[in-house]
Amino acid sequence: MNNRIVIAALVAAMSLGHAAVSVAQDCSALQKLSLPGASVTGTQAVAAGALSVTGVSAATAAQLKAAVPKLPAFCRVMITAKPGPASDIRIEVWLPAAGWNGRLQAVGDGGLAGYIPFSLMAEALIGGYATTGTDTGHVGGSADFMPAYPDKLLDFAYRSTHEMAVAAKAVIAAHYGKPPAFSYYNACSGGGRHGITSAQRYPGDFDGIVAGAPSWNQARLDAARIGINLVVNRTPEHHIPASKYPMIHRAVMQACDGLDGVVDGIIENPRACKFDYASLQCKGGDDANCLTAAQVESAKTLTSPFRDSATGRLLLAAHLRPGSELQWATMASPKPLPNSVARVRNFHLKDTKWEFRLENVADDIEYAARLDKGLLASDNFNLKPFFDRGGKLLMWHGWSDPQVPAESSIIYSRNVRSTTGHAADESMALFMLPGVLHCRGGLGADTFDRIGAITAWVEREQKPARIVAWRMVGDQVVRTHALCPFPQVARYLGSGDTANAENYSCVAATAAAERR
Ligand SMILES: [Ca+2]
Repeated sequence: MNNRIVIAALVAAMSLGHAAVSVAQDCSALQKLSLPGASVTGTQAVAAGALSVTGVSAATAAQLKAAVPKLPAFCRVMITAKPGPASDIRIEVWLPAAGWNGRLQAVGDGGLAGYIPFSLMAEALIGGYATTGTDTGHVGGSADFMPAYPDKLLDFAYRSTHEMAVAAKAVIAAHYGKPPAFSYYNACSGGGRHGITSAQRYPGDFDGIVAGAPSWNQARLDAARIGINLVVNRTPEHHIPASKYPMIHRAVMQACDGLDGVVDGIIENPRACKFDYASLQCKGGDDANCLTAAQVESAKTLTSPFRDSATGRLLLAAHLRPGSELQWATMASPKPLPNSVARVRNFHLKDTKWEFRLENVADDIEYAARLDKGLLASDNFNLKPFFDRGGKLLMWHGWSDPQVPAESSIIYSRNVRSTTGHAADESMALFMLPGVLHCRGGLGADTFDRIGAITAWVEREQKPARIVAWRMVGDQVVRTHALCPFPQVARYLGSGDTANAENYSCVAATAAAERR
């Protein structure tokens, strides 16, 4: 046998072998799959366009209604993982019946979680991915379970994402006869925090992580939100009525919208905007077009690092940026964010009646953050183990985020850079989205091909240098924009449609813009 024939025979054998392991098992065979610390509770071969789920929120139901007709046939696997005695982590894994692209895309949810993110799973499945999601270990968007179940706290904090990754990879290997070639995690807000936590605690779980608006310092952020809320409502005079937000926003836009060369209702680089809220102070009595002296103080509190007024001690560095004014109610309405109150009381303090006191705000914040014991803090900046494995972290954050201040992603990435050095330049990128609110919404281009960007980076070493994002109104794209790796900003080239990304290039932000 000459060499050519030997090679041909080998190639034929390899193709046969490949074909043999690529044939998917029956979906129902996965019912018998043995998983460490977890069990398969059900399987379902779902025909194309035939998915039916119950018990989802109205918003998810609406999203699914649009997505379900586009879903290909798939094998639906339901799993319960129990890493601790009280654990009850529901996980689903969806496996395309045909056309699997060889990858796993895990998705996640924010807030208090407690539901499987079916609509995000649907999106991933339509893209050809095997996909997985978890309720993070409890049912319903409530913190009521927290004081009584330390195991479930661990699951909510970080363990459920790891259990999900392990189970999904095992299911994929059993079903397709091979593990995923690449595994990704893609989520926003609390889900973004789960992504960051995964990189910190389980560097082997994912090859690429997309973390949007991650509330990585959740413990301190929750406590500080309550503290800030108390301070900006400390007297009736300090409360800024929501009816004044548009007036403040207009003044900020008048001062700063044009700094980027385009008057479009969006501030490209809010750090360059040095708006003085005192300029809005009423000359005479209070009226709708000005702020009282006390309201000026509150505006400054919302847009400055949060400090102990008595000692100057820094309590929360990240703060709201110009452009966020229309959404100030999130932080400044008469009551603090319910999710933050729930987490602080139920998770950190294990005292459902705890009340922060204005006269003791600084100590209360430190107390709550300390009692978190590092669970929701997610503040390990040493991602070297993740980077050393080839892991890539793509962070993104809306500049007008009223809930998780945009600055917090800048702070996290800066701290990772100072901890890991050059490795961070190779393996981490941050994209700020001008005019975008929390995860989505706002006038800015809020959507981009997140999974496409991370796969190109992980699999083809194409670190994103410029990403085109878009904004939809209904089913129309009304704007595209160039997203630039922070600290670069997009600069209008001077001609052409200002709502078209093609007419922008990424440039270094000026030193003047960075001073503030
Ligand atoms: Ca502008």
